Amino acid sequence: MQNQKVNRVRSILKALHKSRKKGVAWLIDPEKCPIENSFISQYDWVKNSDLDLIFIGGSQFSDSNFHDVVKFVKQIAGNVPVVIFPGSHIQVTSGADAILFLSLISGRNPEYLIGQQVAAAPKIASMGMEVLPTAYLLVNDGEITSVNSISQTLPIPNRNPQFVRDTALAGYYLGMKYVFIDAGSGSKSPVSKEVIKSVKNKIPCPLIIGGGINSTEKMKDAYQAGADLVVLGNSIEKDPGFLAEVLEFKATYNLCLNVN
Ligand code: 1GP
Repeated sequence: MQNQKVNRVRSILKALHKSRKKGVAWLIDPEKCPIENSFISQYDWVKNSDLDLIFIGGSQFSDSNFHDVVKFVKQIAGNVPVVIFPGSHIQVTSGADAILFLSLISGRNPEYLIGQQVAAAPKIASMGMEVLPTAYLLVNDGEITSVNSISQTLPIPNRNPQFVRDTALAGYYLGMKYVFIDAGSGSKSPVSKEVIKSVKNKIPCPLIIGGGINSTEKMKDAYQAGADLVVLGNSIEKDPGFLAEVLEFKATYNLCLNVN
C-alpha cells in the first residue's frame, strides 16, 4: 500500500468544524460534463477563490469520462482539493486528492452498506489517496431522487429527526469521521433545519449537508442549523454565476461570525 497523501481535506474539515466557520463544496457531475466544450472551463478563477472543496461524482454507474473529468478539474482547481464522491466503485480513479468513503447507512441495501466498498478498497489502496470515512444518509420529504433509485433505498423522512440522529450516531460509533446528510440531487425538499440541528447537537464530527440547496437563503438555513459544509451541484449547473454568489455569501456569513 502506498503512503496516504497528506491529510489536507481532513484538515480543512476539522478546521471548519472547530472554528465554526462555514464551507462550500461545489459538486461536479461528470455525466453532464463532456470535456470538449465543458462548462467547467469558465471556472478557472476558482483556484484564486476561497472555495473549500470540489466534489466530483454522480449516482450513475458509468465511468465513461470520469477519469478525464477528474484530470481536467484538477487543472483548473489550483490548491482547491478535488474529492471523489463516488456513485459506485467504478468511479474510483487516480488523480483526485481524496475520496469520500461512504456507507449509505440510512438504507438497508448491503451493496451500498459494504459491497461497493469492498470492491473499491483495493483500488484506493493502490492509489494512495486520502480516505474520508463518511456516514452517508439520504433524508428528504419522501422524494425519490436518482440516488434512491440506484441504491434501491428510501430516504428517511425529514419529519423523523430522532431517527436520523440515531442513525448518524451509530455511524459515529462505528468509527466514521464525517456525517453527510443528502436530500439527493435536485431535491425539492432539502434536509430540514430540525434534522441538521438534532445531528449537530449529538455528534461531534464535521457535518456535510447537500441536495436541493439552490439559494443563499437555503444555505443560510443549513449553516444556522449547524452544517459545517454545504454541497451545491444543480444550482451551479443551471446558473454558472451562482458559484461566485455562494462564495460571497459564505465570506460575509463567516465575517459576521467573527464580529459577533
Ligand atoms: C447531491 O448533495 C448533492 O448528492 C448536491 O445536490 O445537485 O441538488 O445541489 P444538488
